Amino acid sequence: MKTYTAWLPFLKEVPPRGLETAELAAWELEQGLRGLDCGLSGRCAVDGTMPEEAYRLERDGETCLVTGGRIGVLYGVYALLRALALGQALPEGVQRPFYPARMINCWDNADGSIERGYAGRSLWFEGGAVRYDPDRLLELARLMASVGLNVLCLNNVNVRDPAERLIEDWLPKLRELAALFRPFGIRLMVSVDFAQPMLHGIPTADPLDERVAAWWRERARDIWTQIPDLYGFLVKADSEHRPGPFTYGRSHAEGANMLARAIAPYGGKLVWRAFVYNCLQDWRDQTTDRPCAAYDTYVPLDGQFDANVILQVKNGPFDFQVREPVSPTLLKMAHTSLALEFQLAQEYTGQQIDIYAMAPLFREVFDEVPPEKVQAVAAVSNFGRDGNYFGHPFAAANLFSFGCFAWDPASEPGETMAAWAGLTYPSCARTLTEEILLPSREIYEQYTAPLGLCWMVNPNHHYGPNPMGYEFQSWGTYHRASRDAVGIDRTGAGTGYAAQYPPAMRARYENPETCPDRLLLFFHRLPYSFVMRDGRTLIQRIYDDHFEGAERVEKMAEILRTLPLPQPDRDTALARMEKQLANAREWRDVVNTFFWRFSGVPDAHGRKIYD
Ligand code: GCW
Repeated sequence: MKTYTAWLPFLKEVPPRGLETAELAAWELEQGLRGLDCGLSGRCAVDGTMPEEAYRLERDGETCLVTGGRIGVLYGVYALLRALALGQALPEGVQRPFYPARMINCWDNADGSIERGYAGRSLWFEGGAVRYDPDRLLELARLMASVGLNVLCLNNVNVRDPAERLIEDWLPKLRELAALFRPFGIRLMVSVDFAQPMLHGIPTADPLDERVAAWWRERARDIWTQIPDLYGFLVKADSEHRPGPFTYGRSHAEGANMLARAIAPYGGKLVWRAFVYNCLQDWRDQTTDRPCAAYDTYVPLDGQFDANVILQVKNGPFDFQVREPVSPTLLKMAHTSLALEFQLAQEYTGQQIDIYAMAPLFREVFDEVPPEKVQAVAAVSNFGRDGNYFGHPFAAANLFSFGCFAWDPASEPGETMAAWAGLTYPSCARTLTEEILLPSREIYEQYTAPLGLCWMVNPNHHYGPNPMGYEFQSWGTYHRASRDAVGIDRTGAGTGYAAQYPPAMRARYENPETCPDRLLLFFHRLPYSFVMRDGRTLIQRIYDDHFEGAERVEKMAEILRTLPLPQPDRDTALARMEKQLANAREWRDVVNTFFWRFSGVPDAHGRKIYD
């Protein structure tokens, strides 16, 4: 049965269940070559001497040969089909991933909803139970494996619902799901609640209490007996009202290590999120600066985590805003295994209505964080039960490019986007890549929050403008716009945050003359009259960016209308573009009016700003 093939249009049938990886690779190869109708034949073989995920491609006349390790053979098949579909030369030599763990975190809830999900309901939960359509999961598994993603965490890090006990009552279902994903080289992971033992009559979740540790050991034994290749546990502790070791006066190393020791005998990994900050801050308190929090909490613990703990750090110090500097925690913890976390779900970046291709973001982050500083990568998923999995058909490009960067952090956004567009929409790939996908992030940033301005979104749902939305809230997220100035001083004279960076970066950020424009108001509080490098004043630049951003969306919409996209993608993309246009105009007018009312400085070009 066919559902939605996304970037693999030449794989028309869903593979059968229950194949071994090598059989699956052969099935996909046969089916793919037929779908491509390229007149070539192919063979694939497992070479037990190759690393598990590695592969090599060769061509002998009209025959293509894929040789790979146990999982690599399947990766090789997808790589071959991709190269053939794009008319590219086969990569030479042995190919292997840079990171061993390339993870997707789903924020799916037992009731079928997805926290920050913009592509429909959960593909595996509904009504407080595990329910799924196996064909759709096989197709999702294929999409993930085709770009080398190999770990899938099924449930929300906010493990709110006590019924959501994947590792207890639903273990048989978890086992079934693991079997479904296993041939694709995908290992499952589950989010656990730090206080889970308390649901079982244990009066505490103190990590140093032997009853707690014993409960987890017993659980781990049961789980790994059922699912020997479960990747591990994901934990959000002491964060946004989640329970954690702080309640018992214990450190996060003590908390993480207790869990890590329970699962270590089975090779399990304990992925511990570093998203810890005070979400009950008094806005009048100007000494507490939220971006400092992760570094302050974790850097002193460097070296104290067990070997099977992975500390998962968001790419920026806030929370997936349209623009943030990289998290300094990623640069500073040389004695801890780190995972770099991105958010493919477009919570703050257009909610899969507005177009926002993330490949340029991945490139920028890896330009600042040398790839070898982290040992794994993770991303919050952007897929769900919608017919096309991603809500907006172009949002698929973000899962695709995340896979590419996880495999090879030296990837280039241009090539990655051209590959995605070339596979998905060969008839208009170039225009789509160059005129729409590649500039989409910059355009979104211009009409929403340029210059490092964060948190001007509507509270709670986070779509659309609300410049004062978070100003008097408890989340620690402020820009403090006034009559004369805007931004937060994070230099030594201000909150001191910039000192968390290595000296050269710190120096670059601390000086408004060298701080990149796109981060200017993240690091500095500046008067509207501040003259920027290009000679424009700060206030004029705020106006210009908003006008220009909205204009660029108008142009993008014109181009989109001319593209020969297949249905139903065309209708979906056009309908969403109408919403993006309205959103861009709304942002432009609200933010410009906001700053005009405060500053009283008119636009130098006399464009329409509302009183
Ligand atoms: O961005 C915030 C989101 C929360 C999310 C949290 C996190 C899962 O608004 O919905 O909770 O980040 O990353 O834990």
